Amino acid sequence: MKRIIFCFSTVLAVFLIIGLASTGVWAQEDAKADKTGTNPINFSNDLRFYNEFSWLNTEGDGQQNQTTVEFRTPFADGKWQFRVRARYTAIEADFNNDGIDDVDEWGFGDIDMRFITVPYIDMAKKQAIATGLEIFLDTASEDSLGSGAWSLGPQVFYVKFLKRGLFAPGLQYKFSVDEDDGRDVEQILIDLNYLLMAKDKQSWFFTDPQIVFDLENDIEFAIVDLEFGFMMSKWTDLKGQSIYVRPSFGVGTDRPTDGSVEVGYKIVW
Ligand SMILES: [Ca+2]
Repeated sequence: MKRIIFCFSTVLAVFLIIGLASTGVWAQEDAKADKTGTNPINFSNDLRFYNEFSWLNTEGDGQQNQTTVEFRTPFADGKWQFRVRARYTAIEADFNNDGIDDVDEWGFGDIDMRFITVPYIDMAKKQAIATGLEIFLDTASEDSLGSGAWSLGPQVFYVKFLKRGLFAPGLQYKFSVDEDDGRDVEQILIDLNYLLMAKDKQSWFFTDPQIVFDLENDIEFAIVDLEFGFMMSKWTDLKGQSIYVRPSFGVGTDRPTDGSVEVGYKIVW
């Protein structure tokens, strides 16, 4: 526990310093009008519900269904944003292809939280840098439904605003500070977020290829997400609400999933 508190305090202190130096409030004209929830540094309030069904890369049949509720809110005069995600997970998996499920469990999954801020933004150059800290809590009700570890994930990403979207490559180092036996976490994650908005800003395409270097298990893989989102105001008078569908596929021999389909609903205010 001492180790957790030490790591946590150090990382938090660094972020507090970055935060104090932070001048970055996303202040473009469009910021308040943008209710798509697609700009990672537009710190709106937002609530999301989504369900993801995944085909696991197990020798026999393996599938997972995960329902997530996610909430984001700005704080400290809009200079920071807090995000929290909680999950309900069900897994059915046959690891050795003998026709018998080795895992057949459902329950609460891990909760994670994130704090992000924007220490640098230059709208003349249409670019910004965001820094954040994710905190992964070992809350799953069953071992198989979570990581079995408390982890921290400091992250930084560069945001380049494009004519109709953005490109935001990100880098995260994720490490466990307290874990069950054999469940240490040490990963480097590279995200290549790219967003393309439709001309009327009522629909979008978003992709987030994520490359994972798992240093603990000495494996690499990638997950590529393809999101198609639509403002509901396009068809109804529901303001600030949107829906999306997000298929994904796994790349590499050690990919955890072959593919998945996620469907989500989001309200931004
Ligand atoms: Ca089996």
